Amino acid sequence: MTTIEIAPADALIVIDVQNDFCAGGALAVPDGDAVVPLVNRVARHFNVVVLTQDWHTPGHASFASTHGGQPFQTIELAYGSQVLWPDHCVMGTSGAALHPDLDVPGAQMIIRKGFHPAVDSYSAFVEADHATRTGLAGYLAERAVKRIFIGGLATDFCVGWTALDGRAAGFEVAVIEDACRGIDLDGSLERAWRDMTAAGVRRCSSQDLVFPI
Ligand code: VGL
Ligand code: ZN
Repeated sequence: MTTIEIAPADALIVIDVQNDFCAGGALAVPDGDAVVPLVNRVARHFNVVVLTQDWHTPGHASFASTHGGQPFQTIELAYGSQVLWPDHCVMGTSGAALHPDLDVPGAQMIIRKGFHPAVDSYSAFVEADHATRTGLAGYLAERAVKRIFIGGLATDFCVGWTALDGRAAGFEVAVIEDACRGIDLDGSLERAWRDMTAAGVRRCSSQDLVFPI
């Protein structure tokens, strides 16, 4: 078994553990709730903890209903192809709230993303236009973070894009596989792991993590 010793310059990024991505939600990820106890257990050992929330306007460009389309279709928008989703994580609604059992009182920062009406943002670093930055890389740099660990939802969308952009921003990146769940749309889960591996993202288990403090 590999072990990874967690150090003060490591950050945990908890992606989109929100009601709409969990059981009974508008875009429920299969077994999504299962990540909650794992995230709760590991989070208390990290010096830097960031949560994210998918946070869309009503009538957002990523919603099928906005285009009169069907959920899970792909269309072309100004910035490239976009999967259309059921309406989800509308800002301020209970669906956009963090899962009630998420117990991460030590989290220091919440990044909200996807709030521009015409642009989606799977990534916690850069919006889907590949240009607009959320500020997360600057925050982590100011906190002297070198390495990020990622858990949450969904492996093949917001976790995967965040991991790739974390690498592009110069961080070492590890995805805690058992602390994530995927949507798996037309092979997207396998593709996400292939892309992450190619970019040098480490794939680990929560069991690998060793906490000196
Ligand atoms: C997500 C689809 C649409 C995610 C967010 O959190 O992975 N997926 N919006
Ligand atoms: Zn979304």
